[in-house]
Amino acid sequence: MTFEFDVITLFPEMFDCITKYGVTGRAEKNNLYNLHTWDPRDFTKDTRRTVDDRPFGGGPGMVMLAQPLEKCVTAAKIRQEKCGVSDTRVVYLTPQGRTLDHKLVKEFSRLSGLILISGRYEGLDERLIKQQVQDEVSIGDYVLSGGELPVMVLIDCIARQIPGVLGDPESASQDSFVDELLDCPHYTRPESYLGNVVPNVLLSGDHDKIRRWRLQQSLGRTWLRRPDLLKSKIEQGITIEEKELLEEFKIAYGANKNKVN
Ligand code: 6GU
Repeated sequence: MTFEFDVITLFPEMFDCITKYGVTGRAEKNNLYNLHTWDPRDFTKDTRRTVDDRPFGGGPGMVMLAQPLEKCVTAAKIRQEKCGVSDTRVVYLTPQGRTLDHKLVKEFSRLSGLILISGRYEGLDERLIKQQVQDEVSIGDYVLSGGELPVMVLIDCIARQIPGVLGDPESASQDSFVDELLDCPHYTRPESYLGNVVPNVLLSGDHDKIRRWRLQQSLGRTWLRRPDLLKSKIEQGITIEEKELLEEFKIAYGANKNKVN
């Protein structure tokens, strides 16, 4: 079945970025997902097509009106129902939300549709959030000018989880974070580049040795760069092989660090 995305946005054209290019573009063409946009301006009645107003209590910026957004959500729900979507969720992308991670991506990808709201200005009228929104999601601790890029980030992550979207069926399961580890380094031709050679093991043809090297690099990189991730991986339980590979990496790293030249 096709995953149905309904996106509520003042800038529908921005979404060409994902529907026209690369992996997400091909997936849309192949009907692995559908993306429908709703513009709150199309649900206004005044000649100026007003979608925002000044905040009660004063202060800078504008707040998005609840009513045009509510009409968009209603229209999106009806469209999803017509498409046969039985399990959907209304998600508002906001810096105040729960931070997106692989676990949340997996959770969303188990649904058959999503209604995603992109905010602009200072945000949405809180009553719209209370009445219509089920999840609030942020993509990290920094502020963007609007929710369009975060919505596209979320759609891209979810699309990658849909069977058939990635060319190689194993790629999604080998990505960083899937196994709570960072990805290992990758090399391609030439074998020597500016005096730097490809690690010998990758040229050995010994598949089990290569697998062990890659796993060790993943563990080592996660230890060095994302100790928080490694900690949760260890808490979930690591195998004896993983433990040994990590210990070996730590010893080699310590020995190299103390080396003069
Ligand atoms: Cl979801 N929206 C905006 N405007 N800024 C963000 C964000 C979302 N996530 C991180 N920064």
